[in-house]
Amino acid sequence: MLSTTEQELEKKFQERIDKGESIEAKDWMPERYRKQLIRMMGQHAHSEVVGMLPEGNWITRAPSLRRKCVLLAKVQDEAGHGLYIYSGTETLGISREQMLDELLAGKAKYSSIFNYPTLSWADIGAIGWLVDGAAIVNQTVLAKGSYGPYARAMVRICKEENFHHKQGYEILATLMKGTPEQRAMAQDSINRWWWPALMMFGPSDKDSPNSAELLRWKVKRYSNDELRQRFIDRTVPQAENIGLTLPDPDLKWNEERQHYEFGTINWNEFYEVINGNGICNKDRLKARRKAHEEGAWVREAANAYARKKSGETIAA
Ligand code: FAQ
Repeated sequence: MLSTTEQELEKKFQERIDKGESIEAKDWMPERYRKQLIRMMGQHAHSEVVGMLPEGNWITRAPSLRRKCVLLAKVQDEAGHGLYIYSGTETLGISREQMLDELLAGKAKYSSIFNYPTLSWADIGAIGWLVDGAAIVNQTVLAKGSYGPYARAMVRICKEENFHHKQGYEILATLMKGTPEQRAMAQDSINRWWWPALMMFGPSDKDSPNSAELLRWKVKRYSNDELRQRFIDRTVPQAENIGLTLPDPDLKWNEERQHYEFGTINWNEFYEVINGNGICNKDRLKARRKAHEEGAWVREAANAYARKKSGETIAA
Protein backbone atom coordinates (compact mmCIF):
# COMPACT_ATOMS: atom_id res chain seq x y z
CA MET A 1 0.00 0.00 0.00
CA LEU A 2 1.40 3.40 -0.96
CA SER A 3 1.27 6.24 1.58
CA THR A 4 -0.46 9.48 0.58
CA THR A 5 2.90 11.17 0.05
CA GLU A 6 4.07 8.34 -2.19
CA GLN A 7 0.84 8.49 -4.18
CA GLU A 8 1.38 12.20 -4.66
CA LEU A 9 4.99 11.64 -5.75
CA GLU A 10 3.93 8.93 -8.19
CA LYS A 11 1.32 11.24 -9.67
CA LYS A 12 3.90 13.99 -10.20
CA PHE A 13 6.34 11.44 -11.62
CA GLN A 14 3.77 10.24 -14.16
CA GLU A 15 3.00 13.85 -15.10
CA ARG A 16 6.69 14.44 -15.82
CA ILE A 17 6.77 11.32 -17.98
CA ASP A 18 3.61 12.34 -19.84
CA LYS A 19 5.14 15.75 -20.57
CA GLY A 20 8.16 13.96 -22.10
CA GLU A 21 10.64 15.02 -19.42
CA SER A 22 13.78 13.01 -18.91
CA ILE A 23 14.19 11.25 -15.55
CA GLU A 24 17.70 11.53 -14.15
CA ALA A 25 19.52 9.37 -11.60
CA LYS A 26 18.98 11.67 -8.62
CA ASP A 27 15.30 12.33 -9.34
CA TRP A 28 12.60 10.67 -7.29
CA MET A 29 11.26 7.56 -9.01
CA PRO A 30 8.90 4.76 -7.98
CA GLU A 31 10.75 1.71 -6.67
CA ARG A 32 9.09 -0.35 -9.37
CA TYR A 33 10.41 1.96 -12.13
CA ARG A 34 13.91 1.55 -10.69
CA LYS A 35 13.53 -2.24 -10.51
CA GLN A 36 12.18 -2.53 -14.03
CA LEU A 37 15.04 -0.46 -15.42
CA ILE A 38 17.65 -2.45 -13.50
CA ARG A 39 16.12 -5.65 -14.92
CA MET A 40 15.93 -4.44 -18.50
CA MET A 41 19.20 -2.50 -18.63
CA GLY A 42 21.05 -5.28 -16.80
CA GLN A 43 19.78 -7.83 -19.33
CA HIS A 44 20.75 -5.50 -22.13
CA ALA A 45 24.30 -5.02 -20.79
CA HIS A 46 24.70 -8.79 -20.35
CA SER A 47 23.49 -9.30 -23.93
CA GLU A 48 26.20 -7.04 -25.30
CA VAL A 49 28.88 -8.91 -23.37
CA VAL A 50 27.62 -12.45 -24.02
CA GLY A 51 26.99 -11.30 -27.61
CA MET A 52 30.73 -11.07 -28.14
CA LEU A 53 31.09 -14.85 -27.88
CA PRO A 54 29.38 -16.06 -31.10
CA GLU A 55 31.29 -13.53 -33.20
CA GLY A 56 34.54 -13.89 -31.26
CA ASN A 57 34.45 -17.51 -32.39
CA TRP A 58 35.28 -16.36 -35.96
CA ILE A 59 38.02 -13.78 -35.35
CA THR A 60 40.81 -16.29 -35.96
CA ARG A 61 39.06 -17.68 -39.03
CA ALA A 62 37.96 -14.50 -40.82
CA PRO A 63 38.61 -14.94 -44.56
CA SER A 64 40.88 -11.89 -45.01
CA LEU A 65 42.89 -9.42 -42.97
CA ARG A 66 40.30 -6.72 -43.70
CA ARG A 67 37.45 -8.90 -42.47
CA LYS A 68 39.46 -9.83 -39.37
CA CYS A 69 40.15 -6.16 -38.49
CA VAL A 70 36.50 -5.22 -38.98
CA LEU A 71 35.25 -8.13 -36.88
CA LEU A 72 37.76 -7.39 -34.14
CA ALA A 73 36.58 -3.78 -34.04
CA LYS A 74 32.93 -4.86 -33.96
CA VAL A 75 33.43 -7.25 -31.07
CA GLN A 76 35.34 -4.53 -29.24
CA ASP A 77 32.41 -2.14 -29.85
CA GLU A 78 30.04 -4.63 -28.21
CA ALA A 79 32.29 -4.74 -25.13
CA GLY A 80 32.12 -0.95 -25.02
CA HIS A 81 28.31 -1.04 -25.27
CA GLY A 82 28.21 -3.48 -22.37
CA LEU A 83 30.38 -1.22 -20.21
CA TYR A 84 28.30 1.83 -21.13
CA ILE A 85 25.05 0.14 -20.19
CA TYR A 86 26.48 -1.36 -16.99
CA SER A 87 27.55 2.17 -16.00
CA GLY A 88 24.07 3.47 -16.82
CA THR A 89 22.52 0.71 -14.72
CA GLU A 90 24.82 1.50 -11.78
CA THR A 91 23.22 4.98 -11.58
CA LEU A 92 20.11 3.14 -10.33
CA GLY A 93 21.87 1.85 -7.23
CA ILE A 94 23.05 -1.62 -8.18
CA SER A 95 26.75 -2.44 -8.47
CA ARG A 96 28.39 -4.01 -11.49
CA GLU A 97 29.58 -6.87 -9.24
CA GLN A 98 25.98 -7.63 -8.25
CA MET A 99 24.88 -7.67 -11.88
CA LEU A 100 27.75 -9.92 -12.90
CA ASP A 101 27.12 -12.26 -9.97
CA GLU A 102 23.53 -12.66 -11.15
CA LEU A 103 24.63 -13.36 -14.71
CA LEU A 104 27.27 -15.89 -13.70
CA ALA A 105 24.87 -17.61 -11.30
CA GLY A 106 22.48 -18.07 -14.24
CA LYS A 107 19.83 -15.86 -12.60
CA ALA A 108 19.92 -12.89 -14.99
CA LYS A 109 18.69 -13.16 -18.56
CA TYR A 110 20.47 -12.01 -21.71
CA SER A 111 19.15 -11.97 -25.27
CA SER A 112 17.94 -15.34 -26.53
CA ILE A 113 19.75 -14.81 -29.84
CA PHE A 114 23.20 -15.38 -28.38
CA ASN A 115 22.38 -18.97 -27.50
CA TYR A 116 22.63 -20.03 -31.13
CA PRO A 117 25.94 -21.24 -32.61
CA THR A 118 27.94 -19.55 -35.39
CA LEU A 119 28.60 -22.46 -37.74
CA SER A 120 29.92 -20.68 -40.83
CA TRP A 121 31.48 -17.38 -41.88
CA ALA A 122 28.11 -16.37 -43.33
CA ASP A 123 26.76 -16.41 -39.76
CA ILE A 124 28.91 -13.35 -39.07
CA GLY A 125 27.09 -11.62 -41.92
CA ALA A 126 23.74 -12.81 -40.58
CA ILE A 127 24.48 -11.51 -37.10
CA GLY A 128 25.47 -8.08 -38.42
CA TRP A 129 22.52 -7.83 -40.78
CA LEU A 130 19.75 -9.45 -38.73
CA VAL A 131 20.86 -9.24 -35.09
CA ASP A 132 22.29 -5.73 -35.24
CA GLY A 133 19.42 -4.82 -37.57
CA ALA A 134 16.89 -5.94 -34.95
CA ALA A 135 18.89 -4.25 -32.19
CA ILE A 136 18.80 -0.94 -34.11
CA VAL A 137 15.01 -1.06 -34.58
CA ASN A 138 14.61 -1.69 -30.85
CA GLN A 139 17.28 0.69 -29.61
CA THR A 140 16.49 3.69 -31.82
CA VAL A 141 13.22 3.80 -29.95
CA LEU A 142 14.87 3.19 -26.56
CA ALA A 143 16.98 6.28 -27.30
CA LYS A 144 13.77 8.27 -26.83
CA GLY A 145 12.94 6.54 -23.55
CA SER A 146 12.28 8.32 -20.29
CA TYR A 147 15.40 7.39 -18.31
CA GLY A 148 18.15 9.84 -19.32
CA PRO A 149 21.28 7.72 -18.75
CA TYR A 150 19.82 4.79 -20.72
CA ALA A 151 18.43 6.93 -23.54
CA ARG A 152 21.72 8.78 -23.99
CA ALA A 153 23.70 5.53 -24.07
CA MET A 154 21.40 4.29 -26.82
CA VAL A 155 22.09 7.29 -29.06
CA ARG A 156 25.79 6.52 -29.23
CA ILE A 157 25.32 2.77 -29.37
CA CYS A 158 22.91 3.01 -32.30
CA LYS A 159 25.48 4.95 -34.34
CA GLU A 160 27.91 2.07 -33.95
CA GLU A 161 25.24 -0.55 -34.55
CA ASN A 162 24.56 1.07 -37.91
CA PHE A 163 28.10 0.29 -39.02
CA HIS A 164 27.68 -3.25 -37.71
CA HIS A 165 24.49 -3.67 -39.69
CA LYS A 166 26.13 -2.46 -42.90
CA GLN A 167 29.17 -4.71 -42.50
CA GLY A 168 26.91 -7.74 -42.01
CA TYR A 169 24.86 -6.93 -45.08
CA GLU A 170 28.03 -6.39 -47.08
CA ILE A 171 29.37 -9.81 -46.07
CA LEU A 172 26.17 -11.46 -47.25
CA ALA A 173 25.93 -9.38 -50.45
CA THR A 174 29.51 -10.42 -51.30
CA LEU A 175 28.76 -14.10 -50.66
CA MET A 176 25.60 -13.85 -52.78
CA LYS A 177 27.74 -12.63 -55.71
CA GLY A 178 30.13 -15.54 -55.23
CA THR A 179 30.20 -19.24 -56.10
CA PRO A 180 27.16 -21.54 -55.72
CA GLU A 181 28.75 -22.85 -52.50
CA GLN A 182 29.07 -19.34 -51.10
CA ARG A 183 25.47 -18.53 -52.00
CA ALA A 184 24.31 -21.75 -50.38
CA MET A 185 26.29 -20.92 -47.24
CA ALA A 186 24.64 -17.48 -47.02
CA GLN A 187 21.17 -18.95 -47.56
CA ASP A 188 21.73 -21.69 -44.97
CA SER A 189 22.77 -19.07 -42.47
CA ILE A 190 19.64 -16.98 -43.04
CA ASN A 191 17.50 -20.11 -42.75
CA ARG A 192 18.91 -20.60 -39.24
CA TRP A 193 18.99 -16.97 -38.01
CA TRP A 194 15.74 -15.48 -39.34
CA TRP A 195 13.32 -16.87 -36.78
CA PRO A 196 15.62 -16.41 -33.76
CA ALA A 197 16.11 -12.76 -34.89
CA LEU A 198 12.33 -12.25 -34.78
CA MET A 199 12.30 -13.67 -31.24
CA MET A 200 14.69 -10.96 -30.09
CA PHE A 201 11.72 -8.57 -29.83
CA GLY A 202 10.27 -10.63 -27.01
CA PRO A 203 6.97 -12.51 -26.64
CA SER A 204 3.92 -11.30 -28.49
CA ASP A 205 2.12 -8.42 -26.78
CA LYS A 206 -0.57 -10.56 -25.18
CA ASP A 207 2.13 -12.61 -23.41
CA SER A 208 4.41 -9.73 -22.43
CA PRO A 209 3.98 -9.13 -18.68
CA ASN A 210 6.30 -6.11 -18.51
CA SER A 211 5.11 -4.12 -21.52
CA ALA A 212 2.12 -2.28 -20.03
CA GLU A 213 4.16 -0.76 -17.22
CA LEU A 214 7.16 0.05 -19.41
CA LEU A 215 4.95 1.70 -22.02
CA ARG A 216 3.17 3.77 -19.38
CA TRP A 217 6.55 4.98 -18.12
CA LYS A 218 7.79 5.52 -21.69
CA VAL A 219 10.79 3.29 -21.20
CA LYS A 220 9.38 1.38 -24.14
CA ARG A 221 7.68 3.54 -26.78
CA TYR A 222 6.31 0.74 -28.95
CA SER A 223 5.21 -2.79 -28.15
CA ASN A 224 7.18 -5.96 -28.94
CA ASP A 225 4.90 -6.83 -31.87
CA GLU A 226 5.02 -3.32 -33.34
CA LEU A 227 8.80 -3.32 -33.39
CA ARG A 228 8.97 -6.87 -34.77
CA GLN A 229 6.68 -5.78 -37.61
CA ARG A 230 8.83 -2.72 -38.28
CA PHE A 231 11.92 -4.92 -38.50
CA ILE A 232 10.26 -7.36 -40.90
CA ASP A 233 8.98 -4.56 -43.14
CA ARG A 234 12.49 -3.12 -43.42
CA THR A 235 14.32 -6.37 -43.84
CA VAL A 236 12.30 -8.21 -46.50
CA PRO A 237 13.24 -5.80 -49.33
CA GLN A 238 16.89 -5.96 -48.26
CA ALA A 239 16.81 -9.76 -48.55
CA GLU A 240 15.22 -9.50 -52.00
CA ASN A 241 17.89 -7.03 -53.15
CA ILE A 242 20.68 -9.54 -52.73
CA GLY A 243 18.72 -12.66 -53.68
CA LEU A 244 18.23 -14.23 -50.26
CA THR A 245 14.99 -16.07 -49.48
CA LEU A 246 13.60 -15.63 -46.00
CA PRO A 247 12.52 -19.04 -44.64
CA ASP A 248 8.84 -18.22 -44.19
CA PRO A 249 6.32 -19.42 -46.81
CA ASP A 250 3.65 -17.19 -45.26
CA LEU A 251 5.61 -14.00 -45.80
CA LYS A 252 3.64 -11.72 -48.12
CA TRP A 253 2.92 -8.03 -48.57
CA ASN A 254 -0.50 -6.88 -47.41
CA GLU A 255 -1.41 -3.86 -49.52
CA GLU A 256 -4.26 -2.86 -47.25
CA ARG A 257 -2.25 -2.94 -44.02
CA GLN A 258 0.93 -1.72 -45.73
CA HIS A 259 2.84 -4.38 -43.83
CA TYR A 260 4.24 -7.83 -44.48
CA GLU A 261 2.28 -10.73 -43.08
CA PHE A 262 4.40 -13.49 -41.60
CA GLY A 263 4.12 -17.02 -40.25
CA THR A 264 3.84 -18.26 -36.69
CA ILE A 265 6.85 -17.90 -34.42
CA ASN A 266 7.84 -21.02 -32.50
CA TRP A 267 7.27 -19.64 -28.99
CA ASN A 268 8.02 -22.98 -27.48
CA GLU A 269 11.58 -22.70 -28.77
CA PHE A 270 11.80 -19.11 -27.46
CA TYR A 271 10.79 -20.11 -23.92
CA GLU A 272 13.14 -23.09 -23.96
CA VAL A 273 16.01 -20.78 -24.90
CA ILE A 274 15.25 -18.06 -22.34
CA ASN A 275 14.87 -20.70 -19.65
CA GLY A 276 18.40 -21.97 -20.20
CA ASN A 277 17.80 -24.85 -22.62
CA GLY A 278 19.01 -23.37 -25.92
CA ILE A 279 21.81 -24.93 -27.95
CA CYS A 280 24.58 -22.79 -26.41
CA ASN A 281 23.24 -21.53 -23.04
CA LYS A 282 25.54 -23.72 -20.98
CA ASP A 283 28.59 -22.98 -23.13
CA ARG A 284 27.97 -19.24 -23.02
CA LEU A 285 27.83 -19.17 -19.23
CA LYS A 286 30.83 -21.44 -18.97
CA ALA A 287 32.83 -19.09 -21.21
CA ARG A 288 31.75 -16.04 -19.20
CA ARG A 289 32.66 -17.71 -15.90
CA LYS A 290 36.08 -18.67 -17.24
CA ALA A 291 36.73 -15.12 -18.52
CA HIS A 292 35.62 -13.71 -15.15
CA GLU A 293 37.94 -15.99 -13.19
CA GLU A 294 40.88 -15.42 -15.50
CA GLY A 295 40.30 -11.66 -15.35
CA ALA A 296 40.40 -11.53 -11.54
CA TRP A 297 44.02 -10.31 -11.50
CA VAL A 298 43.14 -7.45 -13.86
CA ARG A 299 40.34 -6.28 -11.57
CA GLU A 300 42.65 -6.57 -8.55
CA ALA A 301 45.38 -4.57 -10.29
CA ALA A 302 42.91 -1.88 -11.42
CA ASN A 303 41.51 -1.58 -7.89
CA ALA A 304 45.00 -1.38 -6.36
CA TYR A 305 45.92 1.34 -8.86
CA ALA A 306 42.71 3.27 -8.12
CA ARG A 307 43.42 3.05 -4.38
CA LYS A 308 46.99 4.25 -4.91
CA LYS A 309 45.83 7.17 -7.06
CA SER A 310 43.13 8.25 -4.61
CA GLY A 311 45.71 8.02 -1.76
CA GLU A 312 48.04 10.29 -3.74
CA THR A 313 45.19 12.79 -4.32
CA ILE A 314 44.30 12.85 -0.61
CA ALA A 315 47.99 13.28 0.36
CA ALA A 316 48.35 16.12 -2.13
N1 FAQ B 1 15.77 -12.86 -24.87
O1 FAQ B 1 7.54 -8.83 -20.70
P1 FAQ B 1 8.52 -9.02 -21.79
C1 FAQ B 1 22.23 -6.67 -29.27
C2 FAQ B 1 12.18 -12.02 -21.37
S1 FAQ B 1 21.49 -6.22 -27.86
C3 FAQ B 1 15.78 -13.17 -23.55
O2 FAQ B 1 8.12 -8.67 -23.17
P2 FAQ B 1 10.30 -6.75 -21.74
C4 FAQ B 1 23.48 -5.94 -29.68
C5 FAQ B 1 12.03 -10.72 -20.60
O3 FAQ B 1 13.26 -10.29 -20.12
C6 FAQ B 1 20.13 -7.34 -27.68
N2 FAQ B 1 14.76 -12.86 -22.73
O4 FAQ B 1 9.88 -8.24 -21.41
C7 FAQ B 1 24.44 -6.91 -30.24
C8 FAQ B 1 11.05 -11.12 -19.53
O5 FAQ B 1 11.72 -11.88 -18.54
P3 FAQ B 1 11.85 -11.39 -16.99
C9 FAQ B 1 19.49 -7.12 -26.38
C10 FAQ B 1 13.72 -12.20 -23.27
O6 FAQ B 1 11.49 -6.43 -20.95
C11 FAQ B 1 24.36 -7.27 -31.57
C12 FAQ B 1 10.15 -12.09 -20.26
O7 FAQ B 1 10.88 -12.59 -21.35
N3 FAQ B 1 18.67 -5.96 -26.43
O8 FAQ B 1 21.73 -7.51 -29.88
C13 FAQ B 1 13.66 -11.84 -24.62
O9 FAQ B 1 9.11 -5.86 -21.61
C14 FAQ B 1 25.28 -8.18 -32.11
C15 FAQ B 1 8.85 -11.46 -20.71
O10 FAQ B 1 9.08 -10.51 -21.78
C16 FAQ B 1 18.02 -5.52 -25.34
O11 FAQ B 1 18.14 -6.07 -24.27
C17 FAQ B 1 14.75 -12.19 -25.43
N4 FAQ B 1 14.78 -11.93 -26.74
O12 FAQ B 1 10.68 -6.78 -23.30
C18 FAQ B 1 25.43 -7.44 -29.45
C19 FAQ B 1 17.20 -4.27 -25.52
N5 FAQ B 1 12.49 -11.20 -24.84
O13 FAQ B 1 12.91 -10.34 -16.95
C20 FAQ B 1 26.35 -8.35 -29.97
C21 FAQ B 1 16.53 -3.82 -24.27
C22 FAQ B 1 11.84 -11.18 -23.68
O14 FAQ B 1 10.52 -10.82 -16.61
C23 FAQ B 1 26.27 -8.71 -31.32
N6 FAQ B 1 15.45 -4.70 -23.88
N7 FAQ B 1 12.58 -11.79 -22.73
O15 FAQ B 1 12.24 -12.63 -16.27
C24 FAQ B 1 14.20 -4.64 -24.38
O16 FAQ B 1 13.90 -3.86 -25.29
C25 FAQ B 1 13.15 -5.50 -23.74
O17 FAQ B 1 13.65 -5.95 -22.50
C26 FAQ B 1 12.71 -6.73 -24.59
C27 FAQ B 1 11.75 -7.58 -23.77
C28 FAQ B 1 12.00 -6.24 -25.85
C29 FAQ B 1 13.92 -7.58 -24.99
